[in-house]
Amino acid sequence: MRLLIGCAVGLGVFVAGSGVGLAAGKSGSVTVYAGPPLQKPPAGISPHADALFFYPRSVTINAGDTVTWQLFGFHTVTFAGSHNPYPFAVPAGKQAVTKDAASQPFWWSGEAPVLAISPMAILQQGGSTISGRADVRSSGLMRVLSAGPKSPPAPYELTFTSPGIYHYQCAVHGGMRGVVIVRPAGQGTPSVASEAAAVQAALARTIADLRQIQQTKPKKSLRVFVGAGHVSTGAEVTAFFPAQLSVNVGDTVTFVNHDQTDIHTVTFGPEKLRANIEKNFAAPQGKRLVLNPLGAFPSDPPGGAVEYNGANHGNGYLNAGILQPQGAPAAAGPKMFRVTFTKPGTYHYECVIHSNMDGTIVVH
Ligand SMILES: [Cu+2]
Repeated sequence: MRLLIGCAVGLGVFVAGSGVGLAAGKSGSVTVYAGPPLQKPPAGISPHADALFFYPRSVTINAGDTVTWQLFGFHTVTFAGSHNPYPFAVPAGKQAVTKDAASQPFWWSGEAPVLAISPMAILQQGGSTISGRADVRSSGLMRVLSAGPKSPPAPYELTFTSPGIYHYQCAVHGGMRGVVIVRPAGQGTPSVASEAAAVQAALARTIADLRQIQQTKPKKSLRVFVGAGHVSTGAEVTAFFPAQLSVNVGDTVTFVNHDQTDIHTVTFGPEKLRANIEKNFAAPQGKRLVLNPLGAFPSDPPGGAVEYNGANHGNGYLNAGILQPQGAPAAAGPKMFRVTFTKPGTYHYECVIHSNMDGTIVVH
């Protein structure tokens, strides 16, 4: 089985970064925000809200001008050149032999590839100028990974030397895209004031959309939406809808990734185990950053519904593995996970990618 990851590891929720305001840029330069430039969710918006969006999505400059990106979230600014898709998780050797709490090897043990985050996603690619669409340029995730509460990510700057239309994306979130339109030097471009107005207008659209999305409710019974969001505004709520569901013994619950651009998991098991998987979802191993197979892979061979009695794998561990967003190609991997509950009880689960994305199934 081949697992492709197109749109991975989001660290949800509005970033409490530095207090970067929407300052007017100097002439010949324009600022774009990767993620919402907000300190906290606006009134009435879920703390699980995020936005996978470049504000504004499109900017127009003259050749010779510089674009500065401020990073508000787990994002990159990536001009992919001919890379399609741009590499994110790449195979890097085989999984070590790994046994569950019942001393049985997992189905992927010793067999499935180790998934390492590609150096092209982690490290900055290229210098500070770009002169054509074939040029590969990327801010790199290291800029975000090495930032702390008191040291926000260094802004990413690129000077565009030649006219053209330059599309870019986030290497982590495949649906998060932007464009830089470069006109010949001397031609008029929108003023800094109108760029700032475009940012505010896009933010307002995101927030209005979040108000709708946080009310999400599956129409079918025995169904849980795993996250919800729209690519058009970047709005995303990293929560389960509903967060608590009561079912009867023998019922099969279908968990569906309802997000357009972000991945999630559905992971059952002891709280300590889940917390540990979340903490080490992407963890350094030697010089590489690898995805934890207990989080990234399904706990059981992919196929039909999995039966759950609260004691699976010796300790109650059960995992969907990465569920791909609705916007991902079918080849990227599964978008849903089905569980048949066979024993009464209260079962807690979570997404091990997004903090505080928790759910409960009560089985009567
Ligand atoms: Cu999630």
